[in-house]
Amino acid sequence: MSAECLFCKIVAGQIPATVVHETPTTVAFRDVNPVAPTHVLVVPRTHQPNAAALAAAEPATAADLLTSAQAVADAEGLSGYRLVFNTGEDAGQTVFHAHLHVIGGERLTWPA
Ligand code: D5M
Repeated sequence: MSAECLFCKIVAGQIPATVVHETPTTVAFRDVNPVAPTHVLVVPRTHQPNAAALAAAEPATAADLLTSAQAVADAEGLSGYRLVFNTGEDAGQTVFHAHLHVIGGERLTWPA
């Protein structure tokens, strides 16, 4: 755990969040600022600053994020969904604990 990390605090139960799915390696909770009817963040329990760092250090946990995302989509009844890893400030990453956005619940356009 990183003492100053918001998502580490959510994983530890020190900050409230609406948790929708948990596994031994991941926690999924609703994004406080949703961009679609379903907007869930899947995070590793361990602290890594972004998805690339997670994949390098803990590839099995990186894969678990995808499995958890599918579980969230199934639980939410999504017929389709988008997965996003914002990686780095230039991509809009604001929380530097790896997290996978699961976005759906409406017809999504592309490019966004
Ligand atoms: O995404 C970071 C996301 O984290 C952004 O969509 C808002 C969300 N967020 C920030 N604080 C909270 C809390 N406390 N609960 C739930 N969701 C939160 P990024 O890819 O870094 O831009």
